[in-house]
Amino acid sequence: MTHAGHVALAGKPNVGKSSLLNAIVGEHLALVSPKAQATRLPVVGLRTDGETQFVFHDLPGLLEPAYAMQERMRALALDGVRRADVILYLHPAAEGPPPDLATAAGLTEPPRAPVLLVHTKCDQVPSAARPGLEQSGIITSAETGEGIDRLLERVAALLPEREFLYPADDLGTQPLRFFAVEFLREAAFEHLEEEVPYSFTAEIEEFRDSTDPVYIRAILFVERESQKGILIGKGGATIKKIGQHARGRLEALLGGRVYLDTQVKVLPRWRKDATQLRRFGFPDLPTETT
Ligand SMILES: Nc1nc2c(ncn2[C@@H]2O[C@H](COP(=O)(O)OP(=O)(O)O)[C@@H](O)[C@H]2O)c(=O)[nH]1
Ligand SMILES: [Mg+2]
Repeated sequence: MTHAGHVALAGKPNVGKSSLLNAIVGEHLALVSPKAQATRLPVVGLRTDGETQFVFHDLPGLLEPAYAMQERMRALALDGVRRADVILYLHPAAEGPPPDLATAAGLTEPPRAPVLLVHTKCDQVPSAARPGLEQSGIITSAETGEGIDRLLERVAALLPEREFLYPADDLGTQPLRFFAVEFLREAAFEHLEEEVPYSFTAEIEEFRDSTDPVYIRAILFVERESQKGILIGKGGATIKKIGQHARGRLEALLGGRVYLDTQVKVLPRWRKDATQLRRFGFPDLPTETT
């Protein structure tokens, strides 16, 4: 009999959730950034080992929301935690033991599913600190791959008996156009500073995968006219780097060539606007009726 289930990657921003997903799946699916709150929408990564299928959900970081987009990010993170069969609670090894998940996440009641504490980025702590950490959780490093097999073993033991939820060869469930936006955003976090990457998003206007190269036309949005110039950069240098980064990631994922066309527009205050948030794939909050 096969085992399969949903595994949530939960924790504060920047603890290494997206990096761990990528290390587990073996593909760069989820965007990674040293800047906090880069993940806005959950990314699903699959791993099937023999008779066991893991459906990992890389979630936005658990934080106190300050405006509409962050409220949706938190709702998505909490929803992922609620639906999971197993919850991985990630915390950087170097930061010592964390408060329990319910406290850290401000949950009104403890989660239903079992919670495993995962000490991330263990390559950053001296080996003398390991035995102590191992008592309270599983030590991992997305950087070196350490601990991932042990982590999978522990999770597998908690997954219910169930038919596979996806074909055994699949690595992801989301369409290439979703990843096109994510990789453009990843590049924005890499090449833009301060508020600009947070004001940035992208939308795929045209997508043709019957051609070689695959043709993608994306509109890049910022919130202010002044950010438009920053995004484009001197002689178009910045936007060129952003396009190249995203194209490289997409080509690696697809195993084929991609032509990526970009255009910049200003969309004031989109992160606070329910209509625009819906357009960019953020589900309405349960309390919202319009
Ligand atoms: N040294 C080290 N850095 C890591 C590791 N995992 C993630 N990071 C870094 O931590 C930062 C945040 O990672 P990310 O996966 O985006 O965190 P998330 O916000 O929780 O999804 C990035 O700069 C990563 O390169 C790790 O295992 N070791
Ligand atoms: Mg992330």
